[in-house]
Amino acid sequence: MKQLVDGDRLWSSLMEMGQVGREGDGVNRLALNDANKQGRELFTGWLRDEGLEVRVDRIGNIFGVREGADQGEPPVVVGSHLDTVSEAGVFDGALGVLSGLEIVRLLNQEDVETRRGVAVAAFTNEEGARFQPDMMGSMVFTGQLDVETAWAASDDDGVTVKDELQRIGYLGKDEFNAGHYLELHVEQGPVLHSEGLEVGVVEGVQGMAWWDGEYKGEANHAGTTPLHLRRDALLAAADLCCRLREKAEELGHGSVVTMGRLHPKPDIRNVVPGGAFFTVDFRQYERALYEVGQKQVVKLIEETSERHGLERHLVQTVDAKPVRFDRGMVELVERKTKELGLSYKVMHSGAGHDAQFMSHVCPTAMIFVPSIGGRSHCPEERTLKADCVNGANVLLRCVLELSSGV
Ligand code: HGY
Ligand code: MN
Ligand code: MN
Repeated sequence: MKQLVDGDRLWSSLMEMGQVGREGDGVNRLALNDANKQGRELFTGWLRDEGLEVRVDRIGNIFGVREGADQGEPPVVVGSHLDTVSEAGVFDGALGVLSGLEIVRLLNQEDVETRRGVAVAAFTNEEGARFQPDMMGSMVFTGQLDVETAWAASDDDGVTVKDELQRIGYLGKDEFNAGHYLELHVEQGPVLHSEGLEVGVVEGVQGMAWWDGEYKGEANHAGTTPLHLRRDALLAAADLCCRLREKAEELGHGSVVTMGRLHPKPDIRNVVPGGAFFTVDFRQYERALYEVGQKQVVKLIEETSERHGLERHLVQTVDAKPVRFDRGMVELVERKTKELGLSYKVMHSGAGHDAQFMSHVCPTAMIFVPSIGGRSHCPEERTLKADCVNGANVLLRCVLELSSGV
């Protein structure tokens, strides 16, 4: 059997999917919106064109299954996600799903029967940009989140996940299990591109903690309220944002903290903000420092509200622990990368991925390819076709070995 994917076919599918949800220079396929539905329909159509059975589970995860000779063993699963942030590029998630599709296309083209089945997965709401938590589909699939809680999650307009799954026709009932999981993904960071390397052999994913917070002060007139009488919630949240950055620098070891959302209330130019909604995202790879860092972030949020004499409301929405992937799987990726003569480094992931949760239920690993300039979660996200093809070839060879294809 050919041990190389059809790069043109992969690229063409990636570019076609990249047109779904196109808004100006970016892509908007927020979880379960109309464009995400369109992307799901395009993907499931391609799966059916390949004669695959399409299964959809209770949280809308899609699995395209190519049976193997031995149906007793759970399949080798390759996949990622098709949902995006609101102004995305075309590679985040889609590369992993469509490389899995390309592998199935090649197996069919070469008429190869694998001993174990091969399945292509697209997990629901990996991004968490519309509904909390992120990696929702893989969390439910791996039992880390019960489906009722996931179904009840709602967006800024109060629309729930279950409403949307029903509306777009992806509230499924199918059961599924995975024997091994592999995910190809763009690095989304600066390492590979800046070091001129072709592949990242990913040995783990850093921990990710998310909070939704609100500071409550007192709305008042912007002209008549003297400074010493103000209880300005936005000022406190802005103070917190600066102190969180200092905290991340103090924690060190690659710690990062982001206040990605900050909304004053009532958000009127001549009213002292009485309320401020904000989000906090903390990441750290080392387990002990991840736990310590979470506690220190919460303490800082509390101290800052007291410093400004404000009430607060805080809820943690994500606590994805740092994971290290199965050694055997990491070695498999490294061996296949070497076999292809590609330059690489063993590294961990700064971004969260479905693999972070899949690693709790089956041997899992990831493959990275360079993001130009390290950009991602923005329209400027770009990865060269040759790099996408390199990654897909590493993925193909791992799948052939795991499924005992030839
Ligand atoms: O936030 C993340 O790292 C992932 O893209 N959801
Ligand atoms: Mn992703
Ligand atoms: Mn992403």
